[in-house]
Amino acid sequence: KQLTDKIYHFAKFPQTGVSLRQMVKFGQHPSQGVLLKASQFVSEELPIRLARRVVELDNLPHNLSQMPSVVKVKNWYIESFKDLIEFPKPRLPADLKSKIKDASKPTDAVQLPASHPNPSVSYSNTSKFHSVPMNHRFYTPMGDIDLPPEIAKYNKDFAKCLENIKRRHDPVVTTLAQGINEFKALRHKTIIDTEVQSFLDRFYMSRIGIRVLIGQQVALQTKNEPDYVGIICTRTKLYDIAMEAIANASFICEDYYGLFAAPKITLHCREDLEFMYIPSHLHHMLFELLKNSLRATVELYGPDADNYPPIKIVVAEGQEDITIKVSDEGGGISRSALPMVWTYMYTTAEAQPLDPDFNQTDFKAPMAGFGYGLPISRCYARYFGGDLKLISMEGYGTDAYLHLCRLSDSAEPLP
Ligand code: W6P
Repeated sequence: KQLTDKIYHFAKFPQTGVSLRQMVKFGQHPSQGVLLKASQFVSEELPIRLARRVVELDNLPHNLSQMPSVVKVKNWYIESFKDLIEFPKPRLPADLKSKIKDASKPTDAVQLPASHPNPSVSYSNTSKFHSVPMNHRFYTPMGDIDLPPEIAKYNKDFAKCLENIKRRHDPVVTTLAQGINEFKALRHKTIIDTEVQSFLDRFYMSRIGIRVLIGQQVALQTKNEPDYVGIICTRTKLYDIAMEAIANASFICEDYYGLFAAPKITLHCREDLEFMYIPSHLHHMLFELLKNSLRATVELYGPDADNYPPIKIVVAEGQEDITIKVSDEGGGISRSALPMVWTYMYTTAEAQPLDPDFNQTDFKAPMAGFGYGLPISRCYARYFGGDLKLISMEGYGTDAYLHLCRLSDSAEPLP
């Protein structure tokens, strides 16, 4: 129908990526004028990104597009697309339009960590993705011109619309995971499906980007904490986030295995190390790595062991990267099994609701979700130009290397 045509039309436009630095520069002084510009950017960008995902969901291999869970997810994307394109635009009086245009001069009043000394070196692209430079048109603050109250109302209502969209998409990961599980159960085993794999990598990466744009636009209007620009913390304290991830992962581990104390985790990190990042992303990745290391350690030595070899976190500060190494002595993974940890289709996770042996009454929050923790954590790392790698010594233990880009200049990798 007509909506489908519209979606396929929007899907032809290129996506526009933003970098952490651009978002911070733009959102530092969120006057109603700045918020209006940001709302306008998001209202043009999101329909393009959503439409591209709908088209991809329509074109999955092996009849995956017809799976009920996939259709369900696709309909959420269609609904959100519709919400956005039908959202009423603010009516700007003609004299105001010219005022906004006049005020749209680039400003460089903001203090930010220095860019990379050699601007010709670009770290923004991993080989798989290309990114489009941010269009300056959207990112020129307009200072404090007087705006009619309708503008403030538009910004507020638009943020409400975005919040609603974000909430609608909360269950996307678990719903697609169910779909993949059903699909796995249907077909004959052991064909590594690179097509499904790369689709999910792209899809979850795109989802992170969409949720960052929404989260940022909402937070610019609701959150007002020192050192924060929207959801971005310009002085993220790695030590504090790591301590929090350690406490949370240890608690989950003790609860899950019924331990008095989880294996010890040591943290070797300068306490005042700070950099620009989204703290929730950092916590998510560290929490996931720690759960994996704890699980390997407890399962190797058993839940009744007197003590466990500690898990060690080492943080290195380079010019380009901050690298976090998480080392365990949990026995490691064989070289042949290692690639599997990145796949969505071949998870070795706990009993799932579809397993015949699965006992609903015994359900415990699994130590590692649907087994999607690692591939999704790698998407988070790559989203701002970092990466996540594993090196394992079978028979001894595993080292995870989480590389985070210090420069914050890298634009989103857009599938
Ligand atoms: C393991 C398997 C694994 C995955 C990710 C991080 C740490 C570990 N340790 O044995």
